[in-house]
This record gives sequence, C-alpha cells and structure tokens, in this order.
Amino acid sequence: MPILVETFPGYRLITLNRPERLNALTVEMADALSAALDAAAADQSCRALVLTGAGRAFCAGQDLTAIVGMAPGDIGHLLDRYNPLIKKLRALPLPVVCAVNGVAAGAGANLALASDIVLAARGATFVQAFARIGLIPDCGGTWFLPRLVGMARARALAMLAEPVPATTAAEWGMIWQVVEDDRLMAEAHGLAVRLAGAATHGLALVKRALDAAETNDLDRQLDLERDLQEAASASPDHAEGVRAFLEKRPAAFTGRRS
Ligand code: T3D
Repeated sequence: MPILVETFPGYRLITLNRPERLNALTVEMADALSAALDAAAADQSCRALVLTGAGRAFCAGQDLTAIVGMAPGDIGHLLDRYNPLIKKLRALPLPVVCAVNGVAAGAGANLALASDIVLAARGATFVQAFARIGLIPDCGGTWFLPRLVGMARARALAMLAEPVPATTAAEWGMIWQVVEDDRLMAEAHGLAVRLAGAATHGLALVKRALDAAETNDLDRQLDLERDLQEAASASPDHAEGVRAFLEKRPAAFTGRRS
C-alpha cells in the first residue's frame, strides 16, 4: 500500500509507504493521499493529521522511474494529481503536522512545506532537487520558498539544489522546529494530541486567514479578519474558551463549527 493510515483518538497518522524508493511519489500514492485527506475532512472526530514517511526518508519527490517513456512536456500527473493535492492539503479544515523523518526532496520537500506545522528530525534535509534534472520547483515550491525564507535564499536553493539541514531550515524559518531523531514521532503525536483538543473550527479559519494574507493588502485582510472572526466568535468553542477562562479551568473544545 503506498500509504498507511492509522487512527488515534482525535487524529490520524498518514505514512508515505514506499521506503525502498525513499517514498517517491507515484500517481497511486498521490491518489491514496488525496483520498485519505478527503476521509479525514469528512470525519468530524478527526481534528488533526500527522504526515510522515516510512523508513529513512520522508519523500524523494516524483518517482523518476515512473516518468520514463512519458512524452516530453507531459505534465499530466502534475495537473491531475499533485497540484490538486497541494491545494487540498492547504484547504483542509484541520491542522496538518508534517514529521519530516529524513530527506525531503523535490515535490517531497514542497509537500512538507505545504503542511501547517513542520517538525523535522535533526538528521533530515530539504532539497529542492528539481534543478538537478532541469525542472523548476513545483508543488508550490516557488510560492512557499520565497515566503518562508526570502527571495535570496529561495533563488539559491532553487538554482543550486543544495540540501538544507533541518537545523538550518529551522533557523531560516522554513520549518517550525527540529527535534532529536528518536523523539520525532513522540513530538509529532504530542502536537497532534494537543491540536486534536483545540478549537478546530477556529484553526481552520486561521489557515484561511494566513493563506489569504500572502496576497491581500491590509484593507482586504482586515475585511477578511472581520468576516472570519465573526464566524469564529459565533462558534461554541469561543463561548467555551471564554467560560473556561473565567472559571479558571481547561477548556473542553468540541471543534464544532456550530
Ligand atoms: O514531470 C514531472 O514529473 C514533474 C514533477 C516533478 C516533481 C519532482 O519531485 S521532480 C524531483 C524528483 N526527485 C529527485 O530528483 C530526487 C531524486 N533522488 C535523489 O536525489 C536522492 O535519492 C536523495 C537526495 C533523495 C537521497 O539520496 P541518498 O543517497 O540518500 O539515496 P539514494 O541512494 O539516491 O536513493 C536510494 C534509492 O531510492 C535508490 O534506489 P536503488 O539504487 O537503491 O535501487 C534510488 O534510485 C531511489 N530513489 C531515490 N529517489 C528516487 C528514487 N527512485 C525513484 N524516484 C526518485 N525520486
């Protein structure tokens, strides 16, 4: 099976599962991942996702053996599979934690960067490998990178395709945190448990606001914040959060929209 899905109370763990190919992406894997995202979104009890890779790598990007023999310029899989997948991941109304357990290369690096919170094992690396094979960063790479690390670093990473160690990625703001290799999954599960107990609808609105902030001017963003805050403030979790604060107890969020 190209991915494994495990269900835990409040969240799911998705593991890219082609370790012999460093979890390189195939059409089958992209379809399975897309279906797993749909299933998570449709399940009210699933309030967070963790994405990781089996074996020593997170994901080595497009499986290059699978594109041998394709017509030059045929990017059907990008249009039909990978772009919709990245959009779906971004729009998912629940937080996605990416636990980068090893090398994340090409589309694999950008799959990680499309997640909401990226944790990386100290031994992990991020490689915009595309230039090595005459391609440009896809799966959102040219969008995520300059926004995360600035244009100077984005250009060099895209052109030189040098591996960025996890510690540098964290220093540059490309990812959230580096953890010791043997602590990665414990930390990822810990984050997922925390997020699964959070005000899920509010977090979905946070995702929408931050994504829109990348292109909005301040006027538009203030208008959007107004609209999203109206929705957040009408949610039962907002009422519960205020009640819990006043009663000096932990909030018991349901994650529900209404
Ligand atoms: O048209 C389009 O497809 C557009 C879409 C593009 C999206 C993309 O993602 S393009 C970028 C594709 N990915 C790459 O170019 C990365 C290729 N891999 C590497 O550069 C290296 O493998 C790594 C830096 C990721 C890791 O290096 P290392 O030394 O740790 O491992 P390795 O020995 O190179 O790889 C181990 C095995 O995995 C090896 O197989 P073998 O020799 O043991 O049978 C290797 O061939 C295989 N492997 C690694 N990456 C891929 C792969 N097999 C198929 N596709 C891969 N991407």
